[in-house]
Amino acid sequence: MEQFVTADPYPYPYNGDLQPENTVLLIIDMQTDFCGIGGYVDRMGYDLSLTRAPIEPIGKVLSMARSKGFHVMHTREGHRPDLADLPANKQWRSRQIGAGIGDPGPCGRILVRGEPGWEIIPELAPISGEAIIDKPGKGSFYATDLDLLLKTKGIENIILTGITTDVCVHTTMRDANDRGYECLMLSDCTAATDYNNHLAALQMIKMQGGVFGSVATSTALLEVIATFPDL
Ligand code: C5J
Repeated sequence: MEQFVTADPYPYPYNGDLQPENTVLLIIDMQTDFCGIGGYVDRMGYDLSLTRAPIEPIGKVLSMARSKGFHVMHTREGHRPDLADLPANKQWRSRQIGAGIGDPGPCGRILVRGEPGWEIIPELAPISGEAIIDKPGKGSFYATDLDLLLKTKGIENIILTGITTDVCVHTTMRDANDRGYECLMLSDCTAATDYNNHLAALQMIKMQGGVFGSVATSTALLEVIATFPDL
């Protein structure tokens, strides 16, 4: 049976083929560095209430996705402890704003793998069976095995959540779209460090008939998947 989520600019997915088997809930970079006190975003002086706002709605979607047997994957942005995968310009720019990647901070070395700030926040911690993709960049495909995992599992639909809307989530959505995945951004399950950038990022998706996919609220998604049988 065809299933569509009410979304803008078109009901998702385009072909009505929404099933737990071919769909992943992708939770991007819900790490202390992006939404916790003393982390990277906090050190840059941005408003943490913005990047913390999606925690609760993502939690609801995550819980429903798990109970219905959807694939769930998480990403973490971070670098090797020796910083061998950190481009010099990325480090230089982060230091300009007082949050040098690799430098010590209240949550350990900023955006370094294994440090407390790099961990996914406890509210959204992965459970057994959920893949975690460690990425050195903003996109989730670059220098990772995400595409291989998606293809191997037969996943066609990607539901995007996490932070930040305009950076890691958008980069991932654009790349996923180019690779032929059918993408849905959940507007209340993502956030940016600037609210207007969040709105602009959502608006960009809706151009050209859905140039990168479609946009829905978590409520619209939950209404549909609540009707699916429990595991
Ligand atoms: C950023 C991210 N904004 N997760 N990373 O640097 O969006």
